[in-house]
Amino acid sequence: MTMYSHGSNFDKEQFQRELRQVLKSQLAVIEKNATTKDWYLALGRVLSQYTSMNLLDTEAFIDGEKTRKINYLSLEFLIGRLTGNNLINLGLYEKIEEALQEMDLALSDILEEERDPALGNGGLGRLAACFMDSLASQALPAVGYGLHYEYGLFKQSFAAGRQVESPDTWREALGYPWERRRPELTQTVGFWGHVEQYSDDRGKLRKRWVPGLKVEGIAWDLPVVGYQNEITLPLRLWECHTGDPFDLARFNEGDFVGAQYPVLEASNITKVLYPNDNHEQGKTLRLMQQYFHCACSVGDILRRHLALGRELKTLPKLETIQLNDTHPVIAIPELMRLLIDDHDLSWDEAWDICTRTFAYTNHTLLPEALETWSEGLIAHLLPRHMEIIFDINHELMVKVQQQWPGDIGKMSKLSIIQEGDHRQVRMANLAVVTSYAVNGVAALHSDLVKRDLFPEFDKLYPRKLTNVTNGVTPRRWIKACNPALSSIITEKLGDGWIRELSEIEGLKAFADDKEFQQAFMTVKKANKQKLADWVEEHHGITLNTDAIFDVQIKRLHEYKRQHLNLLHILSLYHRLLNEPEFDIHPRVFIFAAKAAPGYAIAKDIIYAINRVAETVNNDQRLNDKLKVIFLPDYRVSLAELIIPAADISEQISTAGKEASGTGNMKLAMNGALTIGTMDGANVEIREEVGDDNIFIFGLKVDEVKALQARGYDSFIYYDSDPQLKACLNMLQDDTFTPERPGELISVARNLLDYGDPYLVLADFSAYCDAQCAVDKSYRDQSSWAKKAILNTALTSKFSSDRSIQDYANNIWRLSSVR
Ligand code: B1H
Repeated sequence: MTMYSHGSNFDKEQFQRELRQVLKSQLAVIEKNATTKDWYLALGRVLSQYTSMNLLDTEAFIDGEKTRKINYLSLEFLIGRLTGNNLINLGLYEKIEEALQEMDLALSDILEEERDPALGNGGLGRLAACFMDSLASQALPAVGYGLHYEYGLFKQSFAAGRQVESPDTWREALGYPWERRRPELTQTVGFWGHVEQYSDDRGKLRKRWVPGLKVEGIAWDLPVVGYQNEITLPLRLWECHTGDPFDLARFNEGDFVGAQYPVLEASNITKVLYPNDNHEQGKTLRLMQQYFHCACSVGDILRRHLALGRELKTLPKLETIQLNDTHPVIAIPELMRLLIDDHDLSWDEAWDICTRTFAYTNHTLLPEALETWSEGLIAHLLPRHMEIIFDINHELMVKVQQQWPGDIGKMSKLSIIQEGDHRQVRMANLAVVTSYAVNGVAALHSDLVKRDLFPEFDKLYPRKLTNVTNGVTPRRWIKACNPALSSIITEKLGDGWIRELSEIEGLKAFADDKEFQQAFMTVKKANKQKLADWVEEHHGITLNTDAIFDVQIKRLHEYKRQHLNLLHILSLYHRLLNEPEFDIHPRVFIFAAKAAPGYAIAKDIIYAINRVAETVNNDQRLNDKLKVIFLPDYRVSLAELIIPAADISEQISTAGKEASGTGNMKLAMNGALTIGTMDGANVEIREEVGDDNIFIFGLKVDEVKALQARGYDSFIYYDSDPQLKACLNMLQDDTFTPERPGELISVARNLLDYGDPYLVLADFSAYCDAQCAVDKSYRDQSSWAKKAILNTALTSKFSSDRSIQDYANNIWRLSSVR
């Protein structure tokens, strides 16, 4: 359509003119005074004019097609920087780079000016972002619906080794150049109030909710640019605005001060992302966020549907709603309410629509992450929704009675309402009962969802529970973040792999080719150097790029076991100092992780790693064999720097705890070898790359269960393994905290006195053995290169294009609009 929609008809002079114009007219900056930040803003604004037009054109085009559309509802979209990625997908990267060069500007410097929009916590949010990229790149009709948080995930820094959080102002003073406000799409959302019965014109008795307060949802669209296909999908993020103060007075006449309170609460709805990963806190404001998100999104889906003159009963045929975990599950009673109360459908008609419209993805089995909301809270905040939930539950209980007559145990286990002193609403049960498909995120995880989490639902609804293994987009996670690797792949295979990753299997033929091995390792070395330079510049630590770069980057969580990694580091330190015969290939251990602000032991683990790093890095006796570095403020852009430089990928969760993992996929694709447990998608990575090209260790799911059933006693390992004992003792004395003995004791206590809930000690010795094998293996560089190449060649299954194909074929029954 326009000259910028595709690389082929790009007009350099016009682009340069526009850039200068925007700088002057919109940013009020004259060229000779422009900073790199100014150029970044100007560039974003120029390019976003074109993506905005593409977005509207795509929308109009899709509206004209009678195909089903997918609505991806997620409280998190961890999109990362957009400028570089959009340039690649627009097919303009090199052209713009050249145009800027002529103006004495370096594109790479400009790209560094963009702050990551961190609108997610970790894997779940990043998955949503990869899925949007794949939907657009495969020309599948879709809208992503999320929240426009004013503050994304907190910024992390360290003060004397301890995590300090500060607010993330991702839009900065001048706004984010890629987003567009869409005031015409504004939705109204209610809270509190009561339910009324009334007779309609025809004398029919009906119900309606009279909210106590109404707020507005303003839409912001971010462009999701498909890979060189002229498709741009909207990522639609809702921002909450509270109305003018007159409404407040009416809300609670007489008590004006009291009336302000709910408004104050409501005005904070989209202020900040809740910083918990795999943990829910049950805060009222969080439920308000969830409902606000769902009401705006469902409202928008219906608006679009009706605006095209379509009938409500065709909704399931033309729209499907994918619920990213239980966080948007309140969308179910919301759609029921709209259909029944506003559109006068019968319960059965509405239920039929809902049960053919919603699908739900489960992302975790951790009990602390399974959402429940107090019945009292829902009844107060959303009284009509609570009634509907009860009605849905009533039907469920009838069905359960038919299947298992007289079985009270089954009823109480499956009920959406958890009985007790304070009744709770189980959001996962509501999701499973309503959805036409429920999926886990890796084969092992989906099996456990069936076997352990919902075995009865699996009986009640045969074939409803399925698997879709996660994936990551090769555009961002190979092409954009690892240009050097991309070049050598493209040299051998052409560039078809960027669109169809299975073509990358062609590299298998070069795994034994000495020349290609050399090229591959040269690329790896250059990426390590790039990371080392950055670390030197930002943190003043020198890294030896001949060392093995051993990487564990993910949220900090006990189940992910960063402290197992730490114990192994301690054992290396101890042995290097105490065993004259002991030697290792130099190793750099790289950590990056944020801990939820209220998660004390996770923060203590960060502190312990930082303290150990300080001591180890300055111990001259080690001859630089060992370095430990914890990089602050882990985020998408930092991952893009670290992943291409990794030799080893640490995926060491307790078996059964990590639903899938996606960092494991990104690292393997970039030629890092996994050291990992039989957990999540590690199992499938092993299947793809083969046992020779991965280091698997530790207890398997059933062994973990059996051990816990027998009664796990971590002291047995402590008492019987002198290596382990020495490591744990170092955490309790003053080895790493001179003059302040015991400062790291909480980590040791967690593993000993508090029972080691994630079996760190049970896996310690197997982990050390696997690490020994890594060390040995790395010494043969040619064989290592072969393994690394095979990891890149054999992990195409983990492209999010494949995941989206699985969803489209097996769940959504969707076809491309191409
Ligand atoms: C995952 C979460 C999660 N699973 C609650 N569950 C949250 C739960 O804000 N909350 O309340 C936020 C996040 N995140 C992750 O999803 C899994 O742990 C990973 O194993 C998986 O790869 C990822 C994507 O499926």
